[in-house]
Amino acid sequence: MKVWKQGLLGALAWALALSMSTAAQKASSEKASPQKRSPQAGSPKAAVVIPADLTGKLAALGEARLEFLRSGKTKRYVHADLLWDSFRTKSIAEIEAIVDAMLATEEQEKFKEGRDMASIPLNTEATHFNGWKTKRPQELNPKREPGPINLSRYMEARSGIPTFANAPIALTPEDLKAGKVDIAIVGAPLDMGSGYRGAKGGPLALRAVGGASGNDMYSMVNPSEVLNIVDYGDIAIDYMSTERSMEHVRSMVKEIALTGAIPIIIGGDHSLMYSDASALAEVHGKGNVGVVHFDAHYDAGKDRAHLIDHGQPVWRLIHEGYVPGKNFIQVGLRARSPDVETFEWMREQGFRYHTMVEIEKRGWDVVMNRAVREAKEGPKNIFISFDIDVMDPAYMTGTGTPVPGGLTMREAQPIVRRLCAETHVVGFEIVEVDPLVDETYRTALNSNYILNACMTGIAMRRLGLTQEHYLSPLSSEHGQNNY
Ligand SMILES: [Mn+2]
Repeated sequence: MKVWKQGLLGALAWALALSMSTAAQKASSEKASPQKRSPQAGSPKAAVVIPADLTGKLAALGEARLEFLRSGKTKRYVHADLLWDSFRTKSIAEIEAIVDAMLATEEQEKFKEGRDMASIPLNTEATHFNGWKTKRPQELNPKREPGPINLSRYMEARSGIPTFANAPIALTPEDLKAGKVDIAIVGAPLDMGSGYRGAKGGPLALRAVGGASGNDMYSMVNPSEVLNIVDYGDIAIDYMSTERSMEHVRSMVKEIALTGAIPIIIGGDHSLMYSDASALAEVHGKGNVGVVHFDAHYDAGKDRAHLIDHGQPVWRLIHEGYVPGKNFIQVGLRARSPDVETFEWMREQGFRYHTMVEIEKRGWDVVMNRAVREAKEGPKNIFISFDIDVMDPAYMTGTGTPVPGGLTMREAQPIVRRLCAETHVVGFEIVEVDPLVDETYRTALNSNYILNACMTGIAMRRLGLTQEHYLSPLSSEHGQNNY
């Protein structure tokens, strides 16, 4: 393909001007005779059909250009109908220049050996190349018996050093084993996977506000009284690289799971789902972990220059064989993607997706029951990935990619509690809490209530309260008369 620089820029500017002027023309002509857009126009990736009145004129472009026109890729530049309109008035030489400008742009966007970096080089001579993840030698610390350490100075007040759910801390797998720990909550302050930084403050925000501990009125179960819960500190993150952080997060989540404790990971952005779910798949066997994924977004993006970010963990887990598509149950999707082709791909993969569209159609209770029933059908081990942007921004303002029209707390708490009580949950994560855009403490507070709903469910399961949608007879009914 020949690229002539001036011609390229000129033709692109021209195509743009043309699309704007024809758009204006179209808008004014639409009043007189409303013209319907071709049905394929709505789908950015779908192929298009060259209108019959243009096929003769455009034949002179040659097969390569025609194939490009039919591919539908032109829709990135100009709406298909507007392009055809403009072609009706242009000479074949002008049309050729427009198509070639688009083709040249497509080429420029691709990787080119010699021009582009295939990977990001690191300074391998740096003295502390692995400093960010190298553990401090235990020999430097005073000798102590392994086991959880309580940081509270006083008996009743929230005091000492803030921890997740006011829990004691643990630093090593030996602490987890000696303390017979059931749940280890760990921070993962990663935010390079999101275009909107700030999620690295999530763990500190959840430690700083209440709501993650105490009695759950719906079940009358206090998880802290039933389970041994600890704060396992934060996992080291390379703040300049999501890619480098992934493997270390995976090894730390495995470290927790291998002691028999349930890891609960507080992010951090949603890239973490890749590390967290793959760690559990390595512990329980590839294909043996089902993921219940709460999110406004489908997160199975692919074909991006970076191999992992917060929009691609689902794809990576499928692509690398950790979690097949049929083991994904998604709840709350409503963002502008997936498009038609991607929804079709998700069906082929066996996804059980439950969008807000389904909720609008059938109501929350029906969809909740359906999703919980699907999670019970297997696989036996369930990992819950809770992206807080599944919630309506009214409840979770503090997140990088909010989408209106989401779940309420009264919808989210019961499904999380039920999944943790009615299925065998082996891991849980809360991601995308960004305190920099949490203008009140409500996002952190609500996130802690989601965390507590999960721990309550796990405690209910321990107590045998696993019947479908168990609610306490005491707290749900005053009992003064027959009702
Ligand atoms: Mn997400």
